[in-house]
Amino acid sequence: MQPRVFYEIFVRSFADSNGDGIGDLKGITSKLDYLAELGIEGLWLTPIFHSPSYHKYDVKDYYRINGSYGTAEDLVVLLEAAHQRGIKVILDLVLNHTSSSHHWFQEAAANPASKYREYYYWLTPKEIQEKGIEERRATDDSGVKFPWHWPRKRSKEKYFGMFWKEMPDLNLNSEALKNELITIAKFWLAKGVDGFRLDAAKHLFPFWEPQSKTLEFWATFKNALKADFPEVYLVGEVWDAPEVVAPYFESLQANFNIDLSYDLKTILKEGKDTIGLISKLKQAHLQYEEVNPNFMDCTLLSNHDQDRIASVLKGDENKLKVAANLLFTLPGLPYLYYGEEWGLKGLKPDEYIREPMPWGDGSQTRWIDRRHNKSFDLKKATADPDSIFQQYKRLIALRKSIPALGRCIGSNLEEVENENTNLLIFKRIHEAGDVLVVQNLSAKPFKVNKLQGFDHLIFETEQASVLANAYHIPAYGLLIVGNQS
Ligand SMILES: [Ca+2]
Ligand SMILES: [Ca+2]
Repeated sequence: MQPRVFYEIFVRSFADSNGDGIGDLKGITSKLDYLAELGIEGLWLTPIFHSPSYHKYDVKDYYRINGSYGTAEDLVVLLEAAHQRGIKVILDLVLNHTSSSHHWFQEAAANPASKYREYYYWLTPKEIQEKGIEERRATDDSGVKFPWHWPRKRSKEKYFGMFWKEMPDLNLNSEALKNELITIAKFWLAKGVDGFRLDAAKHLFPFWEPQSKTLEFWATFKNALKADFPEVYLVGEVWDAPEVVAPYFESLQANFNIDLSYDLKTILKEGKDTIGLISKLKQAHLQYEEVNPNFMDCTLLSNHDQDRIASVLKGDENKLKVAANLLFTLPGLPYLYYGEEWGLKGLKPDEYIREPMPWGDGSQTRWIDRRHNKSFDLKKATADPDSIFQQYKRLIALRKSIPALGRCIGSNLEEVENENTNLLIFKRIHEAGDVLVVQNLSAKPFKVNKLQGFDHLIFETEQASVLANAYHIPAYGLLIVGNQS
């Protein structure tokens, strides 16, 4: 079954099983009951392959699990235990670049005649200049302006690395490399992995090559995997505006909606919607739909590359609950970032948006000292029925029980005319019954004219209510009403 709620785990920080303070696969297995109880149906693990960095987005060996995270056997145990609980597991697959310590790069750099030379981009300074590609425009996901680097060994040619000198970009013009990457993906799918989150999906071919090459690669990749694993789930990280994301839906059924995460933060901070969020989201859906009617728009409040939502909203519990309300009532396939359900905080630099999950028990990771969640009290954060955590649990259960809310394929979003920017009002359409969602973004209570037929109260917070001719929406309140009982 298609998971309806995903959960992103930054593996190093989540749960430790052997007391070395570093999160690992067995640690995740030990928390599956917790995740199942929360209602999670899919896990995205940040990279687990052998890598020299703490974040592991620079892979040294795609066929080996990083020693501190466990073994391939531990992964198989995790997969089986997750599947028993109805949870799918996807791995983070980084195909844009490798670590500079990967043997492909080591051999390519040491010997221009190596068969691995073509796995990377090599050009002389003169060629780089003639092509006019010495400098790139900084993007939201990489501030690097000068992406050509000298290898350590004396060389006539420089190599290309758009994120970092130690992460050389792979050259997917190489057929041998293309086949190797497909082999790697199949290797892990054969172990029971359900799919992949595709890192830097729009950057595969560099800025001077046509974007169509990247799109073609993903089509080839998907078709090759589907031939052996028809159920494989792929989600692309295309960190850009909807019009740039749209063409990726042709080969990747699911892609993240990073733009929406920024828009949500804006309206939550301001307590009003000056963006026209619903209309903008609907426009994005129409663009996606044109490419693929079965698109999956993967929504989020924050991820391992963004300041945590609780810090963005300065720990305001009312607003954090509204954030959760929106994540679970808007269309799409929601991805929680670990700890969001506890209101964990985090601000960049990156290490501090990826802090240890504060279990406070033997599974506690300790690879860095917590800066933002030092005095976190788990019992206090989860036991109170009014806690953010309990709100997450209620909303996830609700989303799964109401077909109109739980639908995550295609778009069933419909705008409802509304002049009050403090309120977000929209419909989710479904043959089993439509629902109307009214969310108050502000601290002021409001009365809203009733929509004909929508009398059946499905969910309320803060004592919202359905009156004879109006809905009463208290401060930060959410009201969900249906047109069928
Ligand atoms: Ca460990
Ligand atoms: Ca690239």
